[in-house]
Amino acid sequence: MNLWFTETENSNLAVKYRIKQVLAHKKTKFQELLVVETERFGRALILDGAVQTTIADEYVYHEMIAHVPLFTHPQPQKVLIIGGGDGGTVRETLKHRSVEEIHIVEIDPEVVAAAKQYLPELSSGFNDPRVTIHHLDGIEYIAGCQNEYDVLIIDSSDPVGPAVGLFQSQFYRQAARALKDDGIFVAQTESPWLNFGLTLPEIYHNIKAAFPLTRMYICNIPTYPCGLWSFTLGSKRYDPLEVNPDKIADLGYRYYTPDLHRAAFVLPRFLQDLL
Ligand code: AG3
Repeated sequence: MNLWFTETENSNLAVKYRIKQVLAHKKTKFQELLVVETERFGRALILDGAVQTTIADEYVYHEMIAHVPLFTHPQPQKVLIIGGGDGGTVRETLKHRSVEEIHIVEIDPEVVAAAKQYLPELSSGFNDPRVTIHHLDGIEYIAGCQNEYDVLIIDSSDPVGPAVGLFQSQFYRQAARALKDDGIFVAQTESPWLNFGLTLPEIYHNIKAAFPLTRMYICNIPTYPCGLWSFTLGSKRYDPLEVNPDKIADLGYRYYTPDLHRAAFVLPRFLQDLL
């Protein structure tokens, strides 16, 4: 079979995957949803032509977006995830014993349904009694929150289409208000090599303007374009670099380690210059 899926980044760059079959393909109210079985990376969830996650490498992103902020907070109890409809982030968050309540705000119910049907490795946490899913716009939801959450995770798609507002200053100011006095914010902040809509320095500065402490960290995700991927953490009190590695319990990781918690914040020169 010679069936391929191509993710086109811009007029000069595309990434191509050989696929075994198409499992789902539909237009939802918000976006084009595609689930395919790739030869190299297993099942993949693709939204508006952009690979969101694959079975083979999803743990890199989900462990890094969840455990870095959750171990930076000494006692996270109440967590808000915006986006995250595939379930990977909530699965990792549930590993933390201190967490009592998780709210997921995923605008598109069809993403959750597709994850339940085709990505059980990721979506297993949706049925946990600590989890509540709201199918609402994250921007509207957060406008109604004040002083409520210990950790807020923005697990969004690229800053184009439905997700644009999740990368703007007004949203980050609201996010800071939604957090308690010692709350921690983290967002996936895209590729240092490519721009989708907003540039990485723009996103970083928008976050920096809303939090007393801001730090970027990175990891390598083979199925995101160009591989190198960034996250930006905003904090009201705790510094991720001051976390004692001995306090990082082994909750069963495939990428994250106590050493990596710190090392991920060491940025290459070009990225420091960019910021
Ligand atoms: N969210 C970030 C996906 C960004 C990928 N971009 C791209 N392929 N152009 C992933 C959500 C996983 N829970």
